[in-house]
Amino acid sequence: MKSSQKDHQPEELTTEQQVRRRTLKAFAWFGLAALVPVGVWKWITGSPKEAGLRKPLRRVLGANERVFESTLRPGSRVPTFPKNKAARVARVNGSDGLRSPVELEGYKIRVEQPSRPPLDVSLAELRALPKQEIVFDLKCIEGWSQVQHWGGVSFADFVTHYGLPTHLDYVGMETPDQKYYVGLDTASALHPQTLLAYELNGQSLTDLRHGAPLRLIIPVKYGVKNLKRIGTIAFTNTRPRDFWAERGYDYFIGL
Ligand SMILES: Nc1nc2c(c(=O)[nH]1)N[C@H]1C(S)=C(S)[C@@H](COP(=O)(O)O)O[C@H]1N2
Ligand SMILES: [Mo]
Repeated sequence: MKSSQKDHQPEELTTEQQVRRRTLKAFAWFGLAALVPVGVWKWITGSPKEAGLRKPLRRVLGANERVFESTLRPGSRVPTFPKNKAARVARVNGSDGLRSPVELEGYKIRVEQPSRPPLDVSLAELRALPKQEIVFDLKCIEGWSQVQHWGGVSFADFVTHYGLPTHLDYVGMETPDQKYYVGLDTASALHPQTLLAYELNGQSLTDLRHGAPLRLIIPVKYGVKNLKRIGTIAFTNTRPRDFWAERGYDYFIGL
């Protein structure tokens, strides 16, 4: 009886022993805590890819995008410059979707929208619409910018003329060979400074490297969205694929 009573008595530890126990405990917690970031890392790297990014990272980027999507205030314009400020020779950058052969004679773009047959529009028809010119600073995500002078039909005028839908969320554009493609929020596409451009520096756009015969000029976006050599334009409610978003860049990539 006496001995069992003794068994239940709390053991007496020396101060030294207590310190050692607490140190061990602290190390055990430290070790466990260190496993958390390892687990998070494995969770991220093991998760499926979504538009070129691991899903959790794409979700964070998506949340950021939603903040910036709405920064385009109605009535806002990017700065413009007098024509003599434009580069005499525009810089060339990017040739994705431009390496396939192209027939400039009788060039037409294809316009697609839900539950309507596709529409083929010739350059002559686009040239017959009112011409707009813009001198603006084209900004490339690679870290350079250049003041350039472009002319063409405003995308909003084109949409009005052909009665194309403005209530859908997106406009997707692709090169004829479908090797370069961009997705645009409709508000940015309809921005008054967005052009379907067929002139560079007051001359007919003939340089294939700049997107002849027709390219997009969308000054509210970085260079990547200014698709050269437009083949198709599609109005849609599902987010169009985007060449650089698939490679991890921001989908909206506005200024
Ligand atoms: N088809 C196509 N369009 C494109 C690209 C491309 O690689 N292919 N590059 C983009 C990029 S990154 C920039 S900065 C601009 C450059 O246009 P520029 O060569 O006429 O100056 O075109 C954009 N449009
Ligand atoms: Mo660019």
